[in-house]
Parts: sequence; structure tokens; C-alpha cells
Amino acid sequence: MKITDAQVIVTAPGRNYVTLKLVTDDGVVGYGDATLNGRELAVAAYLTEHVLPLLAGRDASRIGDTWQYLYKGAYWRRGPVTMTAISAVDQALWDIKGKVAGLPVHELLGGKAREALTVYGHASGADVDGLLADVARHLELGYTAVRVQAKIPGMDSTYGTHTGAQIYEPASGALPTEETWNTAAYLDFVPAMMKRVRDEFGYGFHLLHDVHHRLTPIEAARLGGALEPYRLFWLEDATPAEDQEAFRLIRSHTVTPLAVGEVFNTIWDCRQLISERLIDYIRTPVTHAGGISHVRRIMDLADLYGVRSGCHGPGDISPIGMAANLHLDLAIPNFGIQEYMGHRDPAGEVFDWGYRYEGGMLWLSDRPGLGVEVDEEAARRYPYDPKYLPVARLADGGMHDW
Ligand code: CS2
Ligand code: MG
Repeated sequence: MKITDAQVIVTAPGRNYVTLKLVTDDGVVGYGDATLNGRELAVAAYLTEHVLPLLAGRDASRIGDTWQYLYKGAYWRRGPVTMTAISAVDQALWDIKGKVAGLPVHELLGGKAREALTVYGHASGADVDGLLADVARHLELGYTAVRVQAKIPGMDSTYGTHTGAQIYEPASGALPTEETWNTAAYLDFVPAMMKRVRDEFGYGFHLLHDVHHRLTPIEAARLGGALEPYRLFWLEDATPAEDQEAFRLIRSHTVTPLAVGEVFNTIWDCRQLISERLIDYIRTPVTHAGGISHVRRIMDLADLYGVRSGCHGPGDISPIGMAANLHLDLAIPNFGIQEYMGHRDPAGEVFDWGYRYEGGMLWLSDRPGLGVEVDEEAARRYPYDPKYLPVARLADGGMHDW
């Protein structure tokens, strides 16, 4: 079973997505998500120029060997562009293996370890009242876990919030928009926001919050302590994620559970955090960290140390990458929770995904492979549309972490 054809599909149905399509000599088609928000064409070019020529004629059944060939063979290891490209190949090969076997990928990973996957949704608001209305909406929809963010008073805009029912879109503008960040205002606001949420809705559901890497370790320690009465499921990305030792300081000050890892791309980024038990949830998703093959190794390492999964699942991971997360989630022993933002219209015109939301959980269909099909004609109707994530500056103009 040889790879005879390969193609990179760049399309923007609601936002940009990069998809790798591999075809075998038997005509089996496999898809992989290669979307790296704001850097989409770097991965598309990496695949087109440096990976696809190496895949022609390779045995599509040898997933592990192809992974090692692309990882060790490049000499330049790791990094988000490389690891997203390798991930796309890995996902497409698992998709093909599943389709050839007539089995969903989670069956190839050992079979279901649970029936469905508990997800958390995103509630947010332009102020706390708006947030409370959105939390109520999520609880009515059956969510048992809700991430809460609200616009911080005194700041022009706050990343990760939306005002309508439509999911928020992280990237906007042909150039990055600039947001002004104020740590003191944020630290004062968040505990008060959490109090309002718990006062209104009680403790019968999980509450999560994302800091987007904006605090120093001691600030994060203070926030974690201040949030303890509200019993968070997790506090996410409290500090810039590349400084693994920072978590030791946070950990020594608070029992608020910690999650990190959506920007990680290999097991090496997580190793110290996991082996020193500095975090509770590892968020590294299939799309950005070498695919199902590599993220499975991360989750296995995490399991040894009692760390559970909480894979990144924003709208800027395509339905293919989302499905890949879900197949892994379903099979691993240490599943924690799955982020679920959904996809904006008209993503459904291009991608036909085999999972559905019901009762606070995502349910995977029995479709073989990853279970996502791509309508290439529809993809052509939505050409690439350059968009960037915003940047954060302080009031004095200095760049801030995010
Ligand atoms: C966020 C994302 O979903 C999350 O937890 O941190 O919105 C993230 O900022 C985007 O995916 C970046 O592309
Ligand atoms: Mg996040």
C-alpha cells in the first residue's frame, strides 16, 4: 500500500484551515489537520516543499517509521511548524489505516475506554452580567464544565471573550490588532467574577479559566490562592509555558489545579512539568505535537504521574484535528476533559465530521478512520484569508506576554 498522491488544501470557511490529503495506490484517502493559527502558510510550504516529495512511494501502513523518518531525518527537530507538519502526515496515515481496516481509529488504539467525552464549553461576556447569561445558556445546553472569561473593566478589549452566541474567533485583521493589558486590573477582577458565578449557579458544575500566559509566577500563585474558594477544575496557562520551572513556585502556593501545554509541540516541552507533578492537566493537542503517535506518548508519560489530558480544542484546530483528539481521548486511561468550541459556519460545507455534542459530551460515530470527509470543491469556494492573533502591550507601549 504505497502513497501515490499528496496534496495540501488551504481553505477559509469561517477561518483558515490547512489540510493534508494523502492517497494510496488502492485509492484510499487519508486526511490530516495542519492548521497553525496565524502561520498557516509556513506549514503548507513545509509540507509541499519538504515533506510531500519524501512521501511518494512510501508504504502507507508504516506510521511509526514515517514519523521517525520525518522527525530524525530532518536534523532540525521540534518546533511548531515542523511538528504540525509531521502531525498532519501522522493523522492522515492513521486515517488510512482505519479506513483499510474498516475501523474507527480509537479501535486501533485499543478501543473505547469510555462511552463519550466530557467537554467544557466557552462562556464569556462583555461584563459579568453578560457572562452570567452565557453560563446559564451553557448549563441549559447540558454542559457540566464551563470556561468563564469576561471583559476586564477599564480595558478596551479582553482576549477570549465574545458578546453574541457565536463562538469567539481568536484571529482577526490582516495585521495583528493591539490590545492593552493591565495585570493589576485583571488580578482584582477575576476572583470577583468567579464569586458572582458561584453565587449565581452554585458548585454543581466544573469551572475553568484561561490566563493566556499573562502572569508572572508570583502573580499566578496569588491568583491561584484567591480562586481556591471557587474550586476551579483548572487554571490554564498561568505563566508563559516555556518556563517549566515557574510552575514549581505556583504549585508551592496554591492547590488550584493547573493546566498548560496548548502551545507545546513535543514530549520534551512537558517532561519536567509531568515528572515533577507540577501540573494536573496536559493540554497538548494532536494537531500541533506530532500527531496521534506522539501525543499518545505524552499522555502515557502523564498517566505515570497522575496527570490527566485536557486537549486544546479551539476553532482554529480543524474538525479533522478535533476528531484526532477525540479518538485518542476515547482510548487513553487518563482522559481528563476535552475543550470544545465548535466551528463557525460555513466550516460544515467543507468538513463533514463524525462526532456530535449531546448532554455535555462529545460522541464519536463508528465511521472508519478519523471519520471526517472533505469537500474539495467547497474548499475552493473559500480561499485563504490572512488573519493574525492580537498582540498585548502594556499602557507604556511595552510588549506583554501572551
Ligand atoms: C485558547 C485559544 O482555547 C484556548 O484555550 O487559549 O483560543 C488560543 O488562544 C487559540 O487557539 C490560539 O490560536
Ligand atoms: Mg488556552
